[in-house]
Amino acid sequence: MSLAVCPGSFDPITVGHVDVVRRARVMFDEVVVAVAHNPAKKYLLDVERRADLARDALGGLDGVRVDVVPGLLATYCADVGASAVVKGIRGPADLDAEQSMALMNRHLTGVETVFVLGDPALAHVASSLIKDVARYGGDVTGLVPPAVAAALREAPSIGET
Ligand code: COD
Repeated sequence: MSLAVCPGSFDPITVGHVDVVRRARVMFDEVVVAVAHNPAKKYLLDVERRADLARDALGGLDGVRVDVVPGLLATYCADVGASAVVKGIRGPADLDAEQSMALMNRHLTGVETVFVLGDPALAHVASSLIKDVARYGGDVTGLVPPAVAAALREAPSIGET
């Protein structure tokens, strides 16, 4: 039984993330979507809300579950017996940022990272841009799952995240 971990901030989960999870599920028997903490980011949604929205978006996918990872991703991967981390790449900027994380995770516990090229049609889909569009009342339909669009509308204030 092969298991992959798809980690991210998911603040909020987007159709780009969902596409990467689907691709990971084609390659692995089981996929855990790991809602983790990136200290470089200030979050709009707390971790449980991010996880709940991910569960709502991915609930229909067989072999996919969502978990919260409070600590090191590499340790989590070792604990659950993950074969690999799977990350999506939109372009050179993503690869630049992801390379050092992949090497660090391998250094820590030996876990490998598999990169999948995202759908070019979704290359502009980024959580940060979506929050920016929503902040100014723009339409995010089709960029995020419906429950996320509703959550963004209801968010009391969308700060600088
Ligand atoms: N198409 C394809 N891929 C996409 C798209 C899209 N439209 N949108 C996002 N992605 C990919 C990103 O490139 C990334 O690979 C992944 O989805 C998640 O993106 P985000 O923005 O939700 O999440 P990040 O980048 O903030 O996640 C960073 C982590 C939280 C995974 C990282 O900080 C981490 O591992 N934290 C845990 C603590 C730890 O272990 N730290 C040491 C790390 S070496």
